[in-house]
Amino acid sequence: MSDWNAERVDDDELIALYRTALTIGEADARMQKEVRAGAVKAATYPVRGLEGSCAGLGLALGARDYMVSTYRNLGDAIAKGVPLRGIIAEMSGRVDGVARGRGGGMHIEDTSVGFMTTTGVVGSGLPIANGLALGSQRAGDGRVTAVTFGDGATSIGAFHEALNLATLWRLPILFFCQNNGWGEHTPVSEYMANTDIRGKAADYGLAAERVDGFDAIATYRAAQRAVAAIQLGEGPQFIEAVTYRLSGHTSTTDYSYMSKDLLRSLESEDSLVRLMSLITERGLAPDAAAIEAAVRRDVEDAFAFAAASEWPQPDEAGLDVFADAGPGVHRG
Ligand SMILES: Cc1ncc(C[n+]2csc(CCOP(=O)(O)OP(=O)(O)O)c2C)c(N)n1
Ligand SMILES: [Mg+2]
Repeated sequence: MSDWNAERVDDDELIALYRTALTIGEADARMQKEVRAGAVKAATYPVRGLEGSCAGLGLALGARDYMVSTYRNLGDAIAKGVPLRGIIAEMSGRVDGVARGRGGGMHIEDTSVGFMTTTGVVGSGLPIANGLALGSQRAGDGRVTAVTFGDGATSIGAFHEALNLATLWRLPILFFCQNNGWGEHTPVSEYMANTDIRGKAADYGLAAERVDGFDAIATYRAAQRAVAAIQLGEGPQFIEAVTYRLSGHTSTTDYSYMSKDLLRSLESEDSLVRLMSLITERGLAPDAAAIEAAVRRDVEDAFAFAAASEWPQPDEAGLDVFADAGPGVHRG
Protein backbone atom coordinates (compact mmCIF):
# COMPACT_ATOMS: atom_id res chain seq x y z
CA MET A 1 0.00 0.00 0.00
CA SER A 2 1.31 3.46 -0.86
CA ASP A 3 1.86 6.29 1.57
CA TRP A 4 -1.58 7.66 0.95
CA ASN A 5 -0.93 11.12 2.38
CA ALA A 6 2.04 11.65 0.10
CA GLU A 7 0.08 13.14 -2.77
CA ARG A 8 -1.73 16.17 -1.44
CA VAL A 9 -4.99 17.50 -2.75
CA ASP A 10 -6.70 20.78 -1.98
CA ASP A 11 -9.84 20.84 0.12
CA ASP A 12 -12.20 21.08 -2.86
CA GLU A 13 -10.64 18.04 -4.50
CA LEU A 14 -10.75 16.11 -1.24
CA ILE A 15 -14.42 16.91 -0.73
CA ALA A 16 -15.27 16.04 -4.33
CA LEU A 17 -13.53 12.67 -3.99
CA TYR A 18 -15.34 12.02 -0.72
CA ARG A 19 -18.76 12.97 -2.12
CA THR A 20 -18.34 10.71 -5.15
CA ALA A 21 -16.90 7.76 -3.22
CA LEU A 22 -19.62 8.06 -0.58
CA THR A 23 -22.38 8.21 -3.20
CA ILE A 24 -20.97 5.03 -4.75
CA GLY A 25 -20.74 3.31 -1.37
CA GLU A 26 -24.23 4.30 -0.23
CA ALA A 27 -25.91 3.47 -3.54
CA ASP A 28 -24.13 0.11 -3.69
CA ALA A 29 -25.01 -0.83 -0.11
CA ARG A 30 -28.66 0.07 -0.70
CA MET A 31 -28.77 -1.87 -3.96
CA GLN A 32 -27.37 -4.99 -2.29
CA LYS A 33 -30.03 -4.70 0.40
CA GLU A 34 -32.84 -4.31 -2.13
CA VAL A 35 -31.66 -7.23 -4.24
CA ARG A 36 -31.25 -9.54 -1.27
CA ALA A 37 -34.72 -8.58 -0.04
CA GLY A 38 -36.13 -9.40 -3.49
CA ALA A 39 -37.36 -5.83 -3.97
CA VAL A 40 -35.07 -5.34 -6.98
CA LYS A 41 -35.07 -8.43 -9.17
CA ALA A 42 -31.76 -8.23 -10.98
CA ALA A 43 -28.28 -9.65 -11.20
CA THR A 44 -26.04 -6.97 -9.73
CA TYR A 45 -22.33 -6.87 -9.10
CA PRO A 46 -21.25 -5.11 -5.90
CA VAL A 47 -18.57 -2.43 -6.13
CA ARG A 48 -17.58 -2.51 -2.45
CA GLY A 49 -13.82 -1.91 -2.46
CA LEU A 50 -13.83 0.12 -5.69
CA GLU A 51 -15.37 3.35 -4.33
CA GLY A 52 -12.12 5.32 -4.09
CA SER A 53 -10.54 4.18 -7.35
CA CYS A 54 -13.75 4.84 -9.30
CA ALA A 55 -14.00 8.32 -7.79
CA GLY A 56 -10.33 9.02 -8.56
CA LEU A 57 -10.63 8.00 -12.20
CA GLY A 58 -13.99 9.70 -12.78
CA LEU A 59 -12.86 13.02 -11.35
CA ALA A 60 -9.67 13.00 -13.42
CA LEU A 61 -11.70 12.82 -16.65
CA GLY A 62 -13.33 15.80 -18.31
CA ALA A 63 -17.06 15.99 -19.03
CA ARG A 64 -16.43 15.46 -22.77
CA ASP A 65 -14.16 12.46 -22.28
CA TYR A 66 -15.49 8.97 -22.93
CA MET A 67 -15.70 5.99 -20.62
CA VAL A 68 -16.45 2.32 -21.30
CA SER A 69 -17.10 0.02 -18.34
CA THR A 70 -18.22 -3.48 -17.41
CA TYR A 71 -21.15 -5.19 -15.66
CA ARG A 72 -19.55 -4.03 -12.34
CA ASN A 73 -20.23 -0.47 -13.37
CA LEU A 74 -22.09 1.35 -10.61
CA GLY A 75 -19.02 3.22 -9.36
CA ASP A 76 -17.82 4.15 -12.84
CA ALA A 77 -21.26 5.39 -13.89
CA ILE A 78 -21.69 7.57 -10.80
CA ALA A 79 -18.16 8.95 -11.04
CA LYS A 80 -18.59 9.81 -14.74
CA GLY A 81 -21.72 11.79 -13.92
CA VAL A 82 -24.60 9.55 -14.99
CA PRO A 83 -27.63 10.73 -12.98
CA LEU A 84 -28.31 8.40 -10.04
CA ARG A 85 -32.06 8.18 -10.74
CA GLY A 86 -31.41 6.87 -14.26
CA ILE A 87 -28.84 4.35 -13.04
CA ILE A 88 -30.98 2.91 -10.26
CA ALA A 89 -34.08 2.81 -12.45
CA GLU A 90 -32.11 0.95 -15.14
CA MET A 91 -30.68 -1.53 -12.63
CA SER A 92 -34.26 -2.06 -11.48
CA GLY A 93 -35.43 -2.68 -15.06
CA ARG A 94 -37.77 0.33 -15.14
CA VAL A 95 -38.75 2.51 -18.06
CA ASP A 96 -37.16 5.65 -16.60
CA GLY A 97 -33.74 3.98 -16.59
CA VAL A 98 -30.98 5.30 -18.83
CA ALA A 99 -31.72 2.52 -21.37
CA ARG A 100 -35.51 2.64 -20.81
CA GLY A 101 -35.23 -0.48 -18.68
CA ARG A 102 -34.21 -2.69 -21.59
CA GLY A 103 -30.54 -3.02 -20.69
CA GLY A 104 -30.56 -3.61 -16.95
CA GLY A 105 -27.57 -3.18 -14.68
CA MET A 106 -25.08 -4.76 -17.09
CA HIS A 107 -25.93 -2.18 -19.75
CA ILE A 108 -25.77 1.27 -18.24
CA GLU A 109 -25.03 4.00 -20.74
CA ASP A 110 -25.54 7.71 -21.00
CA THR A 111 -23.76 9.17 -23.98
CA SER A 112 -24.75 12.71 -22.91
CA VAL A 113 -22.09 12.48 -20.18
CA GLY A 114 -19.67 10.34 -22.20
CA PHE A 115 -20.56 7.07 -20.45
CA MET A 116 -20.60 5.23 -23.75
CA THR A 117 -21.35 1.61 -22.98
CA THR A 118 -20.88 -1.25 -20.54
CA THR A 119 -20.78 -4.93 -21.38
CA GLY A 120 -21.18 -8.27 -19.65
CA VAL A 121 -18.65 -10.00 -21.90
CA VAL A 122 -15.34 -10.00 -20.03
CA GLY A 123 -12.66 -8.06 -21.94
CA SER A 124 -14.99 -6.89 -24.70
CA GLY A 125 -14.92 -3.24 -23.64
CA LEU A 126 -11.29 -2.73 -24.65
CA PRO A 127 -11.66 -3.02 -28.45
CA ILE A 128 -14.85 -0.94 -28.27
CA ALA A 129 -12.92 1.75 -26.41
CA ASN A 130 -10.14 1.54 -29.01
CA GLY A 131 -12.78 2.32 -31.63
CA LEU A 132 -13.95 5.38 -29.73
CA ALA A 133 -10.36 6.55 -29.28
CA LEU A 134 -9.62 5.98 -32.98
CA GLY A 135 -12.67 8.08 -33.83
CA SER A 136 -11.43 10.88 -31.56
CA GLN A 137 -7.95 10.66 -33.04
CA ARG A 138 -9.32 10.97 -36.56
CA ALA A 139 -11.70 13.77 -35.64
CA GLY A 140 -9.01 15.55 -33.64
CA ASP A 141 -11.61 16.28 -30.95
CA GLY A 142 -9.13 16.10 -28.06
CA ARG A 143 -11.19 13.56 -26.14
CA VAL A 144 -9.65 10.90 -23.94
CA THR A 145 -11.31 7.48 -23.74
CA ALA A 146 -10.98 5.55 -20.48
CA VAL A 147 -11.87 1.88 -20.31
CA THR A 148 -12.22 -0.07 -17.08
CA PHE A 149 -11.98 -3.85 -16.76
CA GLY A 150 -11.15 -6.46 -14.17
CA ASP A 151 -8.02 -8.51 -13.57
CA GLY A 152 -9.80 -11.43 -15.24
CA ALA A 153 -10.09 -9.51 -18.49
CA THR A 154 -6.30 -9.42 -18.79
CA SER A 155 -6.34 -13.17 -19.60
CA ILE A 156 -8.73 -12.60 -22.53
CA GLY A 157 -7.41 -12.30 -26.08
CA ALA A 158 -9.21 -8.99 -26.68
CA PHE A 159 -7.11 -7.37 -23.93
CA HIS A 160 -3.88 -8.23 -25.78
CA GLU A 161 -5.26 -7.29 -29.19
CA ALA A 162 -6.47 -3.95 -27.87
CA LEU A 163 -3.20 -3.05 -26.13
CA ASN A 164 -1.23 -3.97 -29.21
CA LEU A 165 -3.28 -1.85 -31.60
CA ALA A 166 -3.61 1.08 -29.19
CA THR A 167 0.18 1.22 -28.85
CA LEU A 168 0.77 0.82 -32.58
CA TRP A 169 -1.72 3.56 -33.44
CA ARG A 170 -0.88 5.76 -30.42
CA LEU A 171 -4.54 6.00 -29.51
CA PRO A 172 -5.74 8.56 -26.93
CA ILE A 173 -6.86 5.88 -24.47
CA LEU A 174 -6.44 5.10 -20.79
CA PHE A 175 -6.67 1.42 -19.90
CA PHE A 176 -7.72 1.13 -16.27
CA CYS A 177 -7.56 -2.31 -14.65
CA GLN A 178 -9.62 -2.76 -11.50
CA ASN A 179 -7.58 -5.56 -9.95
CA ASN A 180 -9.80 -6.81 -7.15
CA GLY A 181 -7.92 -10.08 -6.69
CA TRP A 182 -10.72 -12.34 -7.98
CA GLY A 183 -12.27 -13.57 -11.21
CA GLU A 184 -15.68 -14.80 -10.07
CA HIS A 185 -14.80 -17.45 -7.46
CA THR A 186 -11.12 -17.96 -8.31
CA PRO A 187 -8.28 -15.88 -6.87
CA VAL A 188 -5.81 -14.28 -9.30
CA SER A 189 -3.00 -16.54 -8.06
CA GLU A 190 -4.94 -19.62 -9.20
CA TYR A 191 -5.90 -18.54 -12.70
CA MET A 192 -3.07 -16.26 -13.87
CA ALA A 193 0.41 -17.56 -14.72
CA ASN A 194 2.00 -14.12 -14.66
CA THR A 195 0.26 -11.90 -12.12
CA ASP A 196 2.22 -8.76 -13.05
CA ILE A 197 -0.62 -6.99 -14.86
CA ARG A 198 1.19 -3.65 -15.01
CA GLY A 199 4.20 -5.45 -16.48
CA LYS A 200 2.11 -7.05 -19.23
CA ALA A 201 0.96 -3.60 -20.35
CA ALA A 202 4.52 -2.27 -20.19
CA ASP A 203 5.62 -5.16 -22.42
CA TYR A 204 3.35 -3.79 -25.15
CA GLY A 205 5.11 -0.46 -24.86
CA LEU A 206 2.47 1.39 -22.85
CA ALA A 207 3.34 3.78 -20.05
CA ALA A 208 1.99 1.72 -17.18
CA GLU A 209 1.59 2.50 -13.50
CA ARG A 210 0.38 0.48 -10.49
CA VAL A 211 -1.51 2.31 -7.74
CA ASP A 212 -3.13 1.43 -4.46
CA GLY A 213 -6.77 1.50 -5.52
CA PHE A 214 -7.93 1.94 -1.92
CA ASP A 215 -6.17 5.29 -2.05
CA ALA A 216 -8.57 7.60 -3.87
CA ILE A 217 -6.06 10.45 -3.92
CA ALA A 218 -3.19 8.41 -5.38
CA THR A 219 -5.55 6.98 -7.99
CA TYR A 220 -6.84 10.44 -8.84
CA ARG A 221 -3.31 11.81 -9.30
CA ALA A 222 -2.22 8.80 -11.38
CA ALA A 223 -5.29 9.18 -13.60
CA GLN A 224 -4.66 12.92 -13.97
CA ARG A 225 -1.06 12.22 -15.02
CA ALA A 226 -2.25 9.65 -17.55
CA VAL A 227 -4.92 11.97 -18.97
CA ALA A 228 -2.38 14.80 -19.30
CA ALA A 229 0.08 12.51 -21.09
CA ILE A 230 -2.62 11.38 -23.52
CA GLN A 231 -3.60 15.00 -24.19
CA LEU A 232 0.05 15.78 -24.93
CA GLY A 233 -0.04 13.10 -27.63
CA GLU A 234 2.08 10.60 -25.72
CA GLY A 235 -0.22 7.72 -26.67
CA PRO A 236 -2.05 5.13 -24.59
CA GLN A 237 -1.56 4.86 -20.84
CA PHE A 238 -2.25 2.03 -18.43
CA ILE A 239 -3.15 2.02 -14.73
CA GLU A 240 -3.46 -1.08 -12.58
CA ALA A 241 -5.45 -0.09 -9.50
CA VAL A 242 -4.97 -2.75 -6.87
CA THR A 243 -7.92 -3.20 -4.53
CA TYR A 244 -9.74 -6.20 -3.15
CA ARG A 245 -13.28 -7.38 -3.66
CA LEU A 246 -14.95 -6.68 -0.30
CA SER A 247 -18.04 -8.67 -1.29
CA GLY A 248 -19.12 -11.73 -3.24
CA HIS A 249 -18.99 -11.79 -7.04
CA THR A 250 -22.69 -10.92 -7.31
CA SER A 251 -25.11 -9.57 -4.72
CA THR A 252 -26.49 -12.96 -3.94
CA THR A 253 -23.66 -15.48 -4.41
CA ASP A 254 -22.07 -17.14 -1.42
CA TYR A 255 -18.56 -15.90 -0.62
CA SER A 256 -17.69 -18.01 2.37
CA TYR A 257 -14.61 -19.13 0.37
CA MET A 258 -13.02 -15.72 0.99
CA SER A 259 -10.96 -15.22 4.15
CA LYS A 260 -13.07 -13.45 6.77
CA ASP A 261 -9.95 -12.22 8.56
CA LEU A 262 -8.57 -10.64 5.41
CA LEU A 263 -11.89 -9.00 4.58
CA ARG A 264 -12.13 -7.59 8.11
CA SER A 265 -8.57 -6.28 8.04
CA LEU A 266 -9.16 -4.56 4.69
CA GLU A 267 -12.21 -2.70 5.99
CA SER A 268 -9.83 -0.29 7.75
CA GLU A 269 -7.83 0.23 4.52
CA ASP A 270 -11.02 1.31 2.79
CA SER A 271 -10.89 4.48 0.72
CA LEU A 272 -13.74 6.16 2.59
CA VAL A 273 -12.09 5.56 5.96
CA ARG A 274 -8.88 7.09 4.64
CA LEU A 275 -10.59 10.08 3.04
CA MET A 276 -12.54 10.70 6.23
CA SER A 277 -9.41 10.71 8.37
CA LEU A 278 -7.85 13.40 6.17
CA ILE A 279 -11.11 15.35 6.20
CA THR A 280 -11.08 15.28 10.01
CA GLU A 281 -7.40 16.24 10.13
CA ARG A 282 -8.18 19.32 8.01
CA GLY A 283 -11.15 20.36 10.15
CA LEU A 284 -13.64 19.63 7.38
CA ALA A 285 -15.80 17.17 9.34
CA PRO A 286 -18.84 19.51 9.38
CA ASP A 287 -18.72 19.72 5.55
CA ALA A 288 -18.51 15.93 5.38
CA ALA A 289 -21.53 15.57 7.66
CA ALA A 290 -23.58 17.84 5.40
CA ILE A 291 -22.44 15.86 2.35
CA GLU A 292 -23.36 12.59 4.03
CA ALA A 293 -26.89 13.84 4.70
CA ALA A 294 -27.26 15.06 1.11
CA VAL A 295 -25.91 11.79 -0.32
CA ARG A 296 -28.33 9.75 1.82
CA ARG A 297 -31.21 11.92 0.53
CA ASP A 298 -30.10 11.50 -3.09
CA VAL A 299 -29.83 7.72 -2.73
CA GLU A 300 -33.24 7.51 -1.08
CA ASP A 301 -34.70 9.70 -3.82
CA ALA A 302 -33.19 7.55 -6.60
CA PHE A 303 -34.57 4.31 -5.17
CA ALA A 304 -38.01 5.88 -4.62
CA PHE A 305 -37.93 7.22 -8.19
CA ALA A 306 -37.03 3.77 -9.56
CA ALA A 307 -39.68 1.99 -7.52
CA ALA A 308 -42.36 4.41 -8.79
CA SER A 309 -41.30 4.01 -12.42
CA GLU A 310 -43.27 1.71 -14.76
CA TRP A 311 -42.03 -1.54 -16.28
CA PRO A 312 -41.16 -1.31 -19.99
CA GLN A 313 -43.80 -2.59 -22.42
CA PRO A 314 -42.98 -5.80 -24.34
CA ASP A 315 -43.54 -4.06 -27.70
CA GLU A 316 -40.56 -1.78 -26.90
CA ALA A 317 -38.13 -4.71 -26.89
CA GLY A 318 -37.15 -4.25 -30.56
CA LEU A 319 -36.68 -0.48 -30.35
CA ASP A 320 -33.17 0.81 -31.13
CA VAL A 321 -31.90 -2.66 -31.98
CA PHE A 322 -31.00 -1.49 -35.49
CA ALA A 323 -30.17 2.11 -36.37
CA ASP A 324 -31.54 1.53 -39.85
CA ALA A 325 -33.30 -1.72 -40.71
CA GLY A 326 -32.01 -1.69 -44.31
CA PRO A 327 -32.77 -4.32 -46.96
CA GLY A 328 -33.09 -7.86 -45.71
CA VAL A 329 -32.97 -6.87 -42.03
CA HIS A 330 -36.17 -7.35 -40.09
CA ARG A 331 -37.04 -5.55 -36.91
CA GLY A 332 -37.93 -7.83 -33.97
C1 LIG B 1 -15.88 -13.82 -22.22
C2 LIG B 1 -16.48 -14.18 -20.90
N1 LIG B 1 -16.05 -15.26 -20.25
C3 LIG B 1 -16.58 -15.60 -19.03
C4 LIG B 1 -17.58 -14.83 -18.49
C5 LIG B 1 -18.15 -15.19 -17.14
N2 LIG B 1 -17.68 -14.21 -16.13
C6 LIG B 1 -18.47 -13.22 -15.71
S1 LIG B 1 -17.69 -12.24 -14.61
C7 LIG B 1 -16.28 -13.14 -14.68
C8 LIG B 1 -15.08 -12.78 -13.85
C9 LIG B 1 -14.28 -11.70 -14.44
O1 LIG B 1 -13.32 -11.28 -13.53
P1 LIG B 1 -12.69 -9.86 -13.60
O2 LIG B 1 -12.40 -9.51 -15.01
O3 LIG B 1 -11.55 -9.85 -12.66
O4 LIG B 1 -13.84 -8.87 -13.12
P2 LIG B 1 -14.53 -8.74 -11.68
O5 LIG B 1 -15.83 -9.50 -11.77
O6 LIG B 1 -13.60 -9.27 -10.65
O7 LIG B 1 -14.78 -7.28 -11.52
C10 LIG B 1 -16.43 -14.21 -15.55
C11 LIG B 1 -15.38 -15.20 -15.85
C12 LIG B 1 -18.02 -13.71 -19.21
N3 LIG B 1 -18.98 -12.90 -18.74
N4 LIG B 1 -17.44 -13.37 -20.40
MG1 LIG C 1 -11.51 -9.32 -10.63
